[in-house]
Amino acid sequence: MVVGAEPNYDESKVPAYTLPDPLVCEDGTPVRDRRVWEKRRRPELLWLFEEHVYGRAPTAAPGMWFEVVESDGTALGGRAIRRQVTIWLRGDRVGPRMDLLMYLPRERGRRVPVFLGLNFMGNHTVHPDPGIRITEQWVPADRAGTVVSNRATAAGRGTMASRWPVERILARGYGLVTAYCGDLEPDFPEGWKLGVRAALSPDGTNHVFRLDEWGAVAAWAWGLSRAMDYLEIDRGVDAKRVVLIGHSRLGKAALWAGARDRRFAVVISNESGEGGAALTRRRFGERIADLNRRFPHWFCGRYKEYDDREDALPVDAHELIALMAPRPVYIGSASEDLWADPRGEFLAGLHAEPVYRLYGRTGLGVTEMPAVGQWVGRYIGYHLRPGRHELTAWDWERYLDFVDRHLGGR
Ligand code: GTR
Repeated sequence: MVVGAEPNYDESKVPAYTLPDPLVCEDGTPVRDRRVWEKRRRPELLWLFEEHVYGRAPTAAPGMWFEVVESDGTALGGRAIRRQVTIWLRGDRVGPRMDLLMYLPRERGRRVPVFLGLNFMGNHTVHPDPGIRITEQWVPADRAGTVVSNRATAAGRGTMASRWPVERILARGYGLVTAYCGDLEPDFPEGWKLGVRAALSPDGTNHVFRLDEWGAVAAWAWGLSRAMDYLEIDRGVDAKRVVLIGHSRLGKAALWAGARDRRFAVVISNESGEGGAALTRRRFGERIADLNRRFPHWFCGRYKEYDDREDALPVDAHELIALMAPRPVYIGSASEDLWADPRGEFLAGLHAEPVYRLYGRTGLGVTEMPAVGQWVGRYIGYHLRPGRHELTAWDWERYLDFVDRHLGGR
C-alpha cells in the first residue's frame, strides 16, 4: 500500500487471508480444553498483543490514593448520587491523577452494576450538570470553540451528552462512571509527556522508547483498570458487575483493558475498528499504516513494522475478542462507518466463537451478518446500527438490553 492511498471499500477487493488460529499455541500445540487455553494460550496471546500491538504497561499503580472529592445524594433533581473521586496514580498527591465522575441511581442499601467508560473531552462534556468539575488537563480543540488554548471551559458543559444518556442508564438501574482519557494521556503525539507514561517512568520526559513500549491506547486501558481498583471499594457499586464501554479509539482501549483485566464482567466496543474489533487482514477501510501515520502515539513501536504487512502480524482482532471469553462481549458497528469495517468487526466476533465454545457458550449464534438495524448474539453480541460513526441512544438501548440479559438488570 502506498502511504496515504485510498482506502478500500469494495468487498470484492478484500484479499484472501488466513487468520491465526486462537486454538493453536505458537509451538503448534492444539488447545482442546479450557485448561490449556487459560494456562498457556491465553497468556501467550496477551503477550503477543503486548509485544506487537499495544505495548507493555505496568500491571498496577506504584501506589494509589483515592480522594472522594464530592458525594452528593441530590444530584440531577434528586434522582441520582453524584460522586467525584480523584485517583492519585502515584500514591502522592502531586503526580498524575484521574478524576472519576460517577452517577448512581438512588437506591438504598443496594450495590448497583455500573458502566465504566472513558470520555474524549472531559467529564463536564458528558452532562450539562453544573456540579461536574472541569478538567485542568490539556484537551483537544473542539468545533464548538469551547476549548481555549487547549483548556476546557464551562462552555463545554454537556456538549457530548448525546453519547452519555445518563438519565436513561440510571432509569434502567445502572450507574455510570467516566473519566477523561487525557488524564491518562492527552491524545496527541507528544501527549505522553503530560500523562502516566512519563510520570511512571523512572527517566520521565527523557524517556527512551522501547519497541514494546506502551502506547496511548494501553495507557487509557491501564487507567480503566485503576478506575476498577477504586470501584472495588466504593460502597455503592457492585464491582462484580462492572461493564466496560468505549467508542472508537476508546473502544480499542476498552477491549484491551477487558482482555488484560478479568475483573470486568462485560466489555462493549462501539465502532472500535482497526486496532480494535476489526480484522486487520481484510485491509478494508482503515489500515495499520493509517493508524501509525495519523496516530503514531497510540500503539507500540513494533506495530510500525506491520504497515502494509498485515499478514505478518502474529495476532488478529478475533483473538482480542476471544480474550474476553467466557465473559459477554458486544461489538457495535454502524452501517455508514466503513472506515471501521463493520463486516470485519462482525467476523472478528464470529472467529472468536471457538474459544467461547470451550466454555460451552454460544457466541454470535449466527454465521451471517445481520441486516442494517438488526442485532444478534448470545455471549458475543453484534449490531449494525443505521448511520454514521457515533455512539447513540440506539446503541445504548442494545447495550442495556444485552447487559440486562447477562447481569440480571435490577
Ligand atoms: C479515527 C481513527 C479511528 C478511530 C476514530 C475515533 O480518526 O482513524 O481509528 O479511532 O478516529 O476515535 O473516533
